[in-house]
Amino acid sequence: MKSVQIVIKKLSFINLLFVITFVLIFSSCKNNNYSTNPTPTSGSPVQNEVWMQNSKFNPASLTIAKGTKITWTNKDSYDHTVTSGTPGHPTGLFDSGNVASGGTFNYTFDSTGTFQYYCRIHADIMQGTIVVN
Ligand SMILES: [Cu+2]
Repeated sequence: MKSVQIVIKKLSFINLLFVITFVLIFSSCKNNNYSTNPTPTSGSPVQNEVWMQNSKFNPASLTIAKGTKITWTNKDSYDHTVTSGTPGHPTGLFDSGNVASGGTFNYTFDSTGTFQYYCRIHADIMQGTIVVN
């Protein structure tokens, strides 16, 4: 009778090991980052910097002093542009051309005003504004 109890205890211990193993496997799967964004980035843009991230300008609107240089950094895995104006109506003030993943574009705002800009590749969803005082 005692040997039966020991066998049962051993079996339940083995079952417990199985359960623990499965929990560990599934929790490690959950921790893996299978995100659709291949360049997950934490943190936030520094002063006078705009991130191009998840097909958005971050921050979308920025107020600066005249003479300030703005740096746009592409945090996505695909190209973006920084083009002055509004979709379909570029002003020609600045146009980065295609900025690849990890790339940057700079522009110094030497006159006051409100400057709208957009990405030519994602024009309908990707627009920003720089207000220069
Ligand atoms: Cu874009």
